[in-house]
Amino acid sequence: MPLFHPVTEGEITRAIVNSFLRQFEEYVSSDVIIVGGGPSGLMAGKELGKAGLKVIIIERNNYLGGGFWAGGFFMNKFTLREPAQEVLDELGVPYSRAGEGLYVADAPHACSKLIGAAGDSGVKFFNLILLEDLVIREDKRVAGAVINWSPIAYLPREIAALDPVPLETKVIIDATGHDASVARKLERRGMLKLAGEGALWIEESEEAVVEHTGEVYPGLIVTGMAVASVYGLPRMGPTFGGMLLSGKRAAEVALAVVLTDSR
Ligand code: 48F
Repeated sequence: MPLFHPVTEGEITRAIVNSFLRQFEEYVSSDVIIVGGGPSGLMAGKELGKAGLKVIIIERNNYLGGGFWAGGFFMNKFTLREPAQEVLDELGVPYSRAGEGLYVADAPHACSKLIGAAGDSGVKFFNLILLEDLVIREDKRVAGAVINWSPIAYLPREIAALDPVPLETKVIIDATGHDASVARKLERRGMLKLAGEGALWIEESEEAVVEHTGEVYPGLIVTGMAVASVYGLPRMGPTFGGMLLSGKRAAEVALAVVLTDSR
């Protein structure tokens, strides 16, 4: 008696292809597309999934987590300032006190728990997918994402002429970190002006990023370090409370937009 049930190779391939295509077709229209699977995007996704919305996270890398895996200086440790440790309590991630109102935790542990929580909330992940452009209709509102397989971007130009496909959505969240890749699509067309990220200043940055998290253009919300790039706010280095609370704030704003959306 074999340990595993017998199946053919064809059945394996069919299971993968059918499952992917069914999911892809279902998510051609969604409530929210989050671009970027770093801490702010994952946090926003987890909250929106919990609220019952149909949410996708698009990530150009083959892994989720962005800058959250390695913590500071590749030491797998990151810091949080009060009250952001409450997110770790929620996720069940252990941490220790490193000073007055300052906590330190293991980045891989926190990152994997956050990815798991986003998945548990119903968020669907599309890895190795690059946001190439935006859908903007006559009402001058962001209405979708134009996506392509991200390895295409690394192919020589002469063989990389592959048309992308559009996805429809009610709101896009730019969680692409320092690049602010989504907001830059609007800047390229003169529809938004980005101030560019400021130099590092921890005291100032985290609060400012959370405060400025919101809709920068109809249908486009910015979160995480993309907020700093849009508004010219200081960067913060390996302290992640600002990212997590900004993701939470982005989810609240997105929820309000989706609930008042009449389309
Ligand atoms: O960079 P990232 O972790 O952004 P974040 O959530 O957090 C920033 C912190 O990690 C750290 C910091 C905090 O103290 O300063 O840097 O703001 O994650 C951004 C993710 O977006 C993906 C990218 O691969 C990364 O995983 N991304 C960027 N551009 C695109 C994209 C794009 N055009 N399409 C798809 N994914």
